[in-house]
Amino acid sequence: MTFELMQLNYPYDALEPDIDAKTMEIHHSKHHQGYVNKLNKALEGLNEVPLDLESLLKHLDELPEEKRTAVRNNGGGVYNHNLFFGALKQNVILDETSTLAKAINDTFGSFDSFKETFSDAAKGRFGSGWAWLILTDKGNLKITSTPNQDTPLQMGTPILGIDVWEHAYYLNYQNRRPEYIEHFFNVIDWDIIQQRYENALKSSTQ
Ligand code: MN3
Repeated sequence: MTFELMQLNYPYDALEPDIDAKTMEIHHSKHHQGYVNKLNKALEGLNEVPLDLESLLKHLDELPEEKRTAVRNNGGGVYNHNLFFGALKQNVILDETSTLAKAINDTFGSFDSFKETFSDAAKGRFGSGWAWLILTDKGNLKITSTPNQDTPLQMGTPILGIDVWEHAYYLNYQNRRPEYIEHFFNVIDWDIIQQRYENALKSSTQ
């Protein structure tokens, strides 16, 4: 049983000028692929590994102890990057009448206030990691962040994630992480994010 690299349904230059083609190529074909390879390596020799990455990451304690760190780091890397690369597109606006837009307004007061809090979480993540919008098990939106390749799965269901590892922005933005975060907001595929929110909401209220 092996995991495979998620194929992108857009070319590497599709997010220019906000995220440049070279960064996308290296990020996907080297870094993302690297997590896939190391995850598969870590799972070699194991029987009865769940096919579903989310289950695997939620039940790390069921793996042999010597495998856990490698699966947490590389399985988390694959999972987080699938979420990230799976919701990027130029020129998509969040539909103001959508359930997600309403939930964002109810939770954060306004879209601008949400954007500021999310951006602060991304700027404030020390070192390498991620900032997230998640739906908690109680059905509330929440902004959080995780170090390294840790997922937010213990806290809820991820809806939107930004990669703030330097490999995600350094070629174009160098040390200017805030600028990268600002540009990231131009390439969020809100149609996908809205879908994820709807799906998460259904699971949380079941
Ligand atoms: Mn990355």
